[in-house]
Amino acid sequence: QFTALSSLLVLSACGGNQAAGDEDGESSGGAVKADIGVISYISGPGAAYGEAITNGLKLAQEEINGKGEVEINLVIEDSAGKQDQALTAAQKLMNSENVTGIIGPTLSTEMNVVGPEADLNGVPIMGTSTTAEGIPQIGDYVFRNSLPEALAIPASIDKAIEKYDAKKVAILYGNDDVFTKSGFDTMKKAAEEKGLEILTIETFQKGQSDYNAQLTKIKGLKPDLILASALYNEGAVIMDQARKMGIDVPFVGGNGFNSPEVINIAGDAANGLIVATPWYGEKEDDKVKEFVGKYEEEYGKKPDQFAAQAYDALYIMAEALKNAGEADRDALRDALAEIQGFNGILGEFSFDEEGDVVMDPTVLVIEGGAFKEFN
Ligand code: VAL
Repeated sequence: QFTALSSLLVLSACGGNQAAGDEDGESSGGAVKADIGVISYISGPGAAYGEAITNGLKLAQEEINGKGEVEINLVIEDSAGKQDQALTAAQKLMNSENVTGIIGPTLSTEMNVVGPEADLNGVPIMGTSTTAEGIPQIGDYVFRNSLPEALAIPASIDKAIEKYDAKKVAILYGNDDVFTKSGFDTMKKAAEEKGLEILTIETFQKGQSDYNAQLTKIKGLKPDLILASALYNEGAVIMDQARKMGIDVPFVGGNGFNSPEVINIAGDAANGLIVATPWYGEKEDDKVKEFVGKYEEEYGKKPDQFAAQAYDALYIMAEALKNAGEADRDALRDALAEIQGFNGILGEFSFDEEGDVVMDPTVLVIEGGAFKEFN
């Protein structure tokens, strides 16, 4: 009954989904052609996420289209990291642009409103950076290839305990964002499970610039470790202010911290930040080296985790389109669900039965102003 409902909605919304004779989706011996919508955080305080993501997508698009089996046209929309703008973009992509699938949006907070809408309309959607708990569980059409906090944070905490013999922690998190809240839940649960004493739990809001109250309290309690769930713009300012106040203990950050922007903003204050990631650009792997080289040549900087996940995501989409054999939303959904053992620059990738990620993280630490493998 699900398919009937979704095609009804699509029909009433745009008068037919990829009708026969449509210039898209032909596969008669040639390439499968498809319009793929992209919703990305391209402007505003978190724009470095979207910049990396769209760079990674464009690089993959060039390579994929060059191979001739699949021809992808990317229709890119800016969400500015806002739920309402992300939803408007999704509606435009689904209804007037009539895309076969969507990549994005960038933030879990955005996916929380866009995912249910795409699912209802029967449009497959894949987050490349959405790491909060529960994203693929939104519905059958919702996927992600980003490493969830639930896998990343426990790995980081384990390493920090092992390395620093940490016993007491303070937690600091943004309480007005789906991802920062979810990251906090995961941190709290992991800390409890690992027998860490939680000295205090402090909160902040998006766009906050002064963390003196929270950090003063944390400093007085003398934690061995600070667990912080934040996007990079708030996260970097928190680290900067903490170091200025003389708090020099390591931080364990969630996925929001896994951007070179943290180092650009906080400078040396970012040293001692531990994050887990599926992407490490210094890996001795031919695919990784080729990607890093091409990316640097094209964009004049090294790719970060957001670029790498987006790059692999478009390859996963292309593989699914090829297997589907046509630019059809339901066929693409089914083909995505069947992706197993995909070999990308992030290593071997599979979706589990809920469309969530099966992958192993690497733990990194910022030392001397750069992300290094944390051994
Ligand atoms: N991973 C985060 C989220 O899910 C950000 C950093 C993109 O919202």
